[in-house]
Amino acid sequence: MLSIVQAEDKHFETIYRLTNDNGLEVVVSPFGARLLSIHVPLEEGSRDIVASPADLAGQKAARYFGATIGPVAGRISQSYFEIDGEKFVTETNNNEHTLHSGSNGFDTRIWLAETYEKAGESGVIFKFTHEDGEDGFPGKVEASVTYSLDDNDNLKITYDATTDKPTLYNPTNHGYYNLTGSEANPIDEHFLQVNAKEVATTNPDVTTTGEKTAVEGTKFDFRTGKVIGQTQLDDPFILSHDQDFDLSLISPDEKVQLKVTTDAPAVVIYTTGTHEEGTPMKNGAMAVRGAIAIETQGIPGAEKFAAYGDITLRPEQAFHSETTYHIDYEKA
Ligand code: G6D
Repeated sequence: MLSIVQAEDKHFETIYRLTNDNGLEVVVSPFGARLLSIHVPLEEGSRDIVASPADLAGQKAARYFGATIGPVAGRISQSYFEIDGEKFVTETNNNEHTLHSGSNGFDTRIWLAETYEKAGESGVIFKFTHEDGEDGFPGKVEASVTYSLDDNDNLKITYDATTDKPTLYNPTNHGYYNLTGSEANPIDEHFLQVNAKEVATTNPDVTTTGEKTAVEGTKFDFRTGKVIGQTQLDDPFILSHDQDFDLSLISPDEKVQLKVTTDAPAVVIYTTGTHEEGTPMKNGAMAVRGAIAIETQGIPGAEKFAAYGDITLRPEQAFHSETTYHIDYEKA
């Protein structure tokens, strides 16, 4: 079932609520093609597991929360890339690099919305045209991001894009989660499993080096799952894709599990820190470690290092990627 409601903050923005037959509800916004909430219908009441500022003003003040990031997520080191021998320069907004496509990234744009409903599923298709040369990226890119919710408690985000010139395309959803339902609670007692044997090696400034590091014996070894504890993460996990899911996050009370399955090569996992501390959120001020961002995508740095794959999109190709978030929970 799909309902279209005026934004609670009485702004021009219209937001979209998708509700399935189990009462699971997903709320999305055209501002940044953004995931605002996942309301999980527990016996004790509804629990919103998405960490996000309370309103549009908050989402503008604190970027990225739940938003679509693009055309290129992550860092483009030294703010340049080359395609077929031609050099392109993008905005420097993080040390000497471009983070999340600069200050006018996809998360800052208003996307056009189309809704649909069919048996057992409803969804919203967000569309946006990134013009040739915008923010330093070549090609007129017709991008879409589709959020769909089905009656088996699967939220699927589907990314599609075409371009009229060779360009880079590596989008993600920058969703932050706290399965306790409040960003005021640290995520330390969440149980995380990531099916990845390697991470992309990073420099101190979080750009990648072109190398890969085995997780064996390191803080990155979440292959069998463990409590996050005080582990700080801001790293691309290179997914093995050898199990029926790629990542699992379980709430401390074990009433909610988020299982992520993607066709993307990697997932960047980012645990919040002092940078986000105190940010006004839906359920109270953000604690120091109040949320974990799960960002499925191509490996950051692929525009520089062939070992990380290829994020070039050419006119003769069509970009397509799907990430499914399955929510398991104690049914009322
Ligand atoms: C920091 O390095 C991290 C990024 O990965 C994250 O996306 C951002 O904060 C919100 O720059």
